[in-house]
Amino acid sequence: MVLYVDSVAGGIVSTASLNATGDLLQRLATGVGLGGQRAALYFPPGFRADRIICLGPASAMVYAIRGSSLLPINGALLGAATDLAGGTDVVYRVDDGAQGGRVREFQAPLSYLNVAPLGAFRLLATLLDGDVAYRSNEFVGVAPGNWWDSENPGQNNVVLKHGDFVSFQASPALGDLDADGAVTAADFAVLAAALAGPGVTTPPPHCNTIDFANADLDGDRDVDLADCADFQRRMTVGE
Ligand SMILES: [Ca+2]
Ligand SMILES: [Ca+2]
Ligand SMILES: [Ca+2]
Repeated sequence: MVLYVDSVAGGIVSTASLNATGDLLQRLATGVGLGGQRAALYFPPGFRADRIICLGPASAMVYAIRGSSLLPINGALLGAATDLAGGTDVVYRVDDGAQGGRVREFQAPLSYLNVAPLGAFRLLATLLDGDVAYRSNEFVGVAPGNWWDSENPGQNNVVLKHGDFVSFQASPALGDLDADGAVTAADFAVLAAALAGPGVTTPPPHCNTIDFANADLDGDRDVDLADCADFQRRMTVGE
């Protein structure tokens, strides 16, 4: 599966300008097969991709787009304890889930996608065979009404329609009570104004119900010293 991300101005309007075929993940990103076959994907009007997330059978990678080539940012092998850079920024794993359904999970920092704290981005996903550049008609973010609705587009060009993507908005981290993207002393002022003590589940005077609910960091419905201790652990060092 390949996910194309539009997070900042500029970017490519289709995969037709990409040529990398060095490994399976690159072939998934570019839609160019081992024998030079090409399954080109033209993005919806206004969608210009800046980042590509490739989820392969055994590994995953986030790429930045540089001209016609791909610049790897970081990735991970499926099930590995550390990512390819030796850290834990990227996680790629199979989650068997409570019902036993096998689900693949991919985790990476929003900064890898060029998304600022509390920023937004757009995404669309496509499924293809990277060795022979054969595209399936399974997409994420693409509405029905295409000639390939009932058949696989294969190596034919796919031209997406207006709005064929999903929009995401990043939400504040727990403890970021003023929603500015960092947990700092300014957030503690909001927490302090919400302090009402153990077991008190209504806000004190001068604190609204939304701030009160957000200040309950441990989720036990009160705002007390336990929430303060939780806050200290989340505070951004040096700010
Ligand atoms: Ca863009
Ligand atoms: Ca904050
Ligand atoms: Ca609490």
